[in-house]
Amino acid sequence: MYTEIYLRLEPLGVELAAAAARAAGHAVRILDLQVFSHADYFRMLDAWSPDVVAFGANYLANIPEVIDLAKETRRRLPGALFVVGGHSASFTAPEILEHAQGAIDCVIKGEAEEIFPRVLAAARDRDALGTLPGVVTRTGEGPPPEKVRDLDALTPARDLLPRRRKYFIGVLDPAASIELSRGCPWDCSFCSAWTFYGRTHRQRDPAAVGEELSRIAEPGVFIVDDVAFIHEEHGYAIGRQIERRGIKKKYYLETRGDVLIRNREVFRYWRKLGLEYMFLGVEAIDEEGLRAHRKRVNLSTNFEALEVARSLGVTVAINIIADPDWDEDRFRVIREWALSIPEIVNISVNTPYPGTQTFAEEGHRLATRDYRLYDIQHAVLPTKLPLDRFYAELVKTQQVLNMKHLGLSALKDTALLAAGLLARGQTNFVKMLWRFNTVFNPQRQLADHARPVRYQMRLPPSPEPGGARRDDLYVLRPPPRRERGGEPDAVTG
Ligand code: B12
Ligand code: SF4
Repeated sequence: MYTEIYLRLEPLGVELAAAAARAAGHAVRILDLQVFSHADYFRMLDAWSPDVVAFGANYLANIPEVIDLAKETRRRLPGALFVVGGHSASFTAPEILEHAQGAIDCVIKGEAEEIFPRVLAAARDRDALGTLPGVVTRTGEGPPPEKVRDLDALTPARDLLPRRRKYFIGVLDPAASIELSRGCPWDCSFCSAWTFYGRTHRQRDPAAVGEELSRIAEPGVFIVDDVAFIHEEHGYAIGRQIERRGIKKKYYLETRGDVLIRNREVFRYWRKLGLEYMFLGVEAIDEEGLRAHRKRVNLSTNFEALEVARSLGVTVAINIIADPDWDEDRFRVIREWALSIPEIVNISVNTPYPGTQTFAEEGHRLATRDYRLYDIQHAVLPTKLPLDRFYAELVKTQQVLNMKHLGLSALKDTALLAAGLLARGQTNFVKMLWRFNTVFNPQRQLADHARPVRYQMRLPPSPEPGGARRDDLYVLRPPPRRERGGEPDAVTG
C-alpha cells in the first residue's frame, strides 16, 4: 500500500544478483513487478525463454505472488531452473518450496553476490544445488550461508532496469538508491535486519561509493542503509569523495535518534552536500513502548534527536508503531501529539515477521497467517478493538497526518515544486498527492482479511522457556562479539 503512494524504489538487491550473474558470463534481464505487469512478464518470458528464472522476494507480503508466478512459469518453461532469493525468502525457505509444489527448485538464503553464480553454474546438476552454502532445496539444505567478502566487488546492474524514471521518494523524483554500509548492530525485537546480517555492520569503501554515485544519473538518491552514519568518519570520508568529484544530488537517509545526536556534525556536513530528508525510527512516544521494542534508546534521546534534526533544516519523517491493543483513546493521543510537532509522522502496525524475535515469541498468537497481510499496514495479531474499529481509527489517524502534510496549505508550498517536476515530465510525486483516499481506506483493509487464503505461513516452533534462542533467528551467523562492527553494546553498557 505504501509503495502505491509515497515512494517506489529500485530493487538494489535484485540488481546486485543480476550483476553477479552477468559477471559470470550470463545474459541477464530484470523485470521489476513494481513497475511492470504480469502480462509484461509473461510476454518477456514467451519471447525470450530463459534457462533460469530468479525471483527476488524481500517482502513477505509478495510471497503468494511469487509462488503463483513460479507455478505458471513452470507450466510454460518446464525445463528452466527456478530460484527465489531475498530477505523474506531467507526466513521462509522450506515453506516457500512446500507451497510451490515443485515449481521452485531452490531458495537462496542470504546475500546473492557470491552464491548466485555458483547456483547458476550448478543449473544442469540439480542434485548438487543442495550442497551449496545457504541453498535450500526440497530434499535438504547445504551448509550455512556465507557473508560476501568484498561489498565493493560488484556495482548494481542499474543499466538493466528499464523505466528508471518510475523510481521516486516524495519530491525526490526521480531517485536512484545506493548502499553505503550493510547491516545493523542493534537488535530491536520487531526487526529482522539484524538477524539477516548476523548483527554485523560492514562499511563500503568510500572511493567505490564516490565512483558509483558519480555514475548515477538521477538527481535524487535514497540511501538504503538501515542506520546511516553509525561511524561518523565513514560519513565524512564518503562526503569528501562527493566534494572532490563535484557530485550534486539531493539525498534521503534513515537513522536512529541516538546516532544523530552523537554524530550530529556529520549530518550537518551532509546537509551542505544535499541531504534533504531524514527518516527517524522513533517507534513509540512512551518509555514502556520503547522498552517493549527493545530500541535501546530512551524517550528524551528521541525528542532531543528531533531538535537536532530541526536545527539541521532537513525535512524529517518519523515512524510510530501502532500496537494491536491500542484503543480509541490511544489513537487520539497519538493524533494530538503528531499534530503538535512539525515532522511528518508515519504509523505502521506492529507485525511479527519471521526472523524477528517477536515472531518467535508471539507467533502462536497470530490472528492470520495470510502472507499478503504482512505489510505493516494490516493487523495480524488480535486487536483489542473490533477489527473494523481498529482500522477506522488507524486510517483516520493516517488521514489526519497525511492532510497535515499534503493538505491545502502544504500544497501551496509544494505547488512550485510540483510544477517544476511536471515540466521535466516527472509525474510520480504529483500523482501521489491525490491517491491517499483510494489506497488507504478501512473497508479495503477489512476486505483484505476476507480473501480466501491459499498459502498459510508456517508457525514458529513453541518458544522455549525464557524466550526465543537467538541462534535460531539468524540467516548469517554473527561473528564473535569482539569482531562486530557496531557499538550498541558500548552504548548500552
Ligand atoms: C530500502 C528498503 C526499502 C525500500 C525498498 C527498495 C526496493 N524496491 O527494494 C522501500 C523504502 C521502498 C521499502 C519499503 C518497504 N519496506 Co523495506 N527495507 C529496505 C531496507 C532498509 C534495505 C533493503 C535494501 O535495499 N538493501 C540493500 C540490498 C543490496 O540488500 P537486499 O535487498 O536485502 O538484497 C540482498 C539479499 O536480500 C539478496 N537478494 C535480494 N534479492 C535477491 C534476488 C535473488 C534472485 C537472489 C538470489 C538474492 C537476492 O542478495 C542481495 C545482495 O546481497 C530493508 C532492511 C534491510 N536491511 O534489508 C527494509 C525491509 C526489507 N523493509 C521492510 C518493510 C516492512 C517494508 C515495507 C512493508 C514498509 C512499509 N512502510 O510499508 C515497505 C514494503 C515495500 C514493498 N515493495 O512492498 C522489512 C521487511 C519485512 C518483511 N519481512 O517483509 C525490512 C527487512 C525492514 C525491517 N527492519 O524489518 N523498503
Ligand atoms: S536499529 Fe533499526 S535496523 Fe537496527 S535492529 Fe533496530 S529497527 Fe532494525
